[in-house]
Amino acid sequence: MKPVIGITCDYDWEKHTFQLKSGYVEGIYRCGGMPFLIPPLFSDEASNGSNIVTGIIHRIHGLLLSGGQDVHPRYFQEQPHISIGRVNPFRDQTELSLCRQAVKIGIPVFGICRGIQLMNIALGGDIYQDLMAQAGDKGLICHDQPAPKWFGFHNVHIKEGSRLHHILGTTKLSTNTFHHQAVRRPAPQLEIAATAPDGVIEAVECSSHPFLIGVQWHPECMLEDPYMIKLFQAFVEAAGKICDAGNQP
Ligand SMILES: [Mn+2]
Repeated sequence: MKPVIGITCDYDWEKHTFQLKSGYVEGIYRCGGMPFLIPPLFSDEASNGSNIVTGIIHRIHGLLLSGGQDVHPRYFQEQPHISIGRVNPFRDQTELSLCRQAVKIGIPVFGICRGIQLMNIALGGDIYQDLMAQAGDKGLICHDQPAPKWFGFHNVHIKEGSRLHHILGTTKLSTNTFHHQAVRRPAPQLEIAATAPDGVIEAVECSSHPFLIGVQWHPECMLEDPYMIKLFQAFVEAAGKICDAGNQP
């Protein structure tokens, strides 16, 4: 049986549509997973929403937190910075709950772009609400590439001996980059796994979890890159172990 991979979606509250870039589905599908789209739910953790989230969590073998808009800073006890982007309340609530529950019961979680930020906030860390405004004095390189989305624009250094290093087999990786936010203080259970040349955190992971990795770049736009597809392969493989073990119905 193929492992079921829940992929979170965006919600356009003006057009009343759910949306997801197809690369996420394509990456999971190519690596032998069964993609299952999870929309934002219209309620908060305290009400019926968390029951639905629990129901979803018990039907998936892996959780992919996709890219998208900014997480509301209230979830790390800050007020909105003047340079914050669009915020999606229902998406925040749904994903924070999904992430916390998945981590708690040991389901593989892979976070991409917004996903690494969401994961870090869900587990007690925080982020720069805007890199330029809050870290502009730190010699930043360009993190919003004026180039095609599939193009590796800046390098990242992968930490030697990390899970990410083990998966990729390299310490130097060329990544695409479109983010104005980034992890600032990693959550207690997350370790830094990759950084950009300017020190911006580009990947985090947890060594005591079956698979808990977040990356700041967009591997779903670089599926033809042999390194990027390895990330999807490793994630689906980890979900496959949960599936085979029958830990989930
Ligand atoms: Mn970057």
